[in-house]
Amino acid sequence: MGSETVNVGVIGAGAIGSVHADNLTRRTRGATVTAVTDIDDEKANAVAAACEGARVYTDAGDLIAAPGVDAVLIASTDATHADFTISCLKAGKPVLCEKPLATTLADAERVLRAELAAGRRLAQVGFMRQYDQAHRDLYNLLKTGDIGAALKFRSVHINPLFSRVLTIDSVITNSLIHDIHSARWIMGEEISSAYVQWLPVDPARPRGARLADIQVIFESGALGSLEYNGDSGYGYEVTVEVTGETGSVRTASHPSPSLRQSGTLSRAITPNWPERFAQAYIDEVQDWINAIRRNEATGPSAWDGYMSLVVADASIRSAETGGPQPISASARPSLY
Ligand code: ISE
Repeated sequence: MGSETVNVGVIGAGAIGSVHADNLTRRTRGATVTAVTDIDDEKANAVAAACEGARVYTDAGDLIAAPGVDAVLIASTDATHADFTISCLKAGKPVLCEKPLATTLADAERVLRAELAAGRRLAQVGFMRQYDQAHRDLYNLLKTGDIGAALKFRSVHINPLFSRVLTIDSVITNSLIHDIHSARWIMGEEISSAYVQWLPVDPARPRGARLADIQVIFESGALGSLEYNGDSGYGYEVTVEVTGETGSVRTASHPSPSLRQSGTLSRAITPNWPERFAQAYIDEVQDWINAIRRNEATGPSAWDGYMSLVVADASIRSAETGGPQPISASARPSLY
């Protein structure tokens, strides 16, 4: 690609797609959004209008094939991610696919096979917590060895109520997929078993999940607890804590000032993920564009996307059976 500007096509003009398009247009050096598509024409036109010179495509395949598109950002509905990513790989175009890479393990395997067939890394997966400063500080402190070997990983992922109640399967593949990736990335090892316990939102909606916990065991024997709340009632929080042999490390809370007044100590809590991870999304696409301009691939890979689905698949089976599920990780291909 070299040092010229990267022309990006955005598939999906919803909440996260519009964040990425805005970041690529206003906060990213070396990139411009030249194409936008969405099944909702109104959303596509609105995002394109905010990205000067961007053209609206009615078909994602045409956007991917367009000569004026050098790279593609996929922010469409989760079930479309695998096929759109495969189309980009076949077209030889770098692609940043929002998490999850796929909604089933079989689809994730298809993507992995397509990239291995391409013979080079072209895909990055949108696990943006890897670009969050609080997570990076924890990761770097853990790597110093100051607390010895990591014995337990704990993540707490707290959402305000979405517009729609997620089923337990979607909680795992859409939300807890972040925490699965964080666990693998921060602990630096694979997960060998998963055990899910969860609570429905109400008995009348048996698959709608309000609370869910994935208890995992890592290949080293270290423990893990990935905890999710889909209706906090107060805001959005994500924390990680790792317990080691001689201490523990925890992500810093979001840098909002604390207020002492009338006998009370309080601080603001971010309302939702766009605010909590605003800088991480900016750094994620800047890193992606920088790598493209160096003709390299960086960040979370299709292998990370695949392995997160391996754990998610076992977790869904655990949620169905009510018992722990063993996980046998396949060998990491040399491409990764
Ligand atoms: C959403 O898609 C995100 O990516 C957020 O980061 C996550 O907290 C939320 O649970 C997901 O639904």
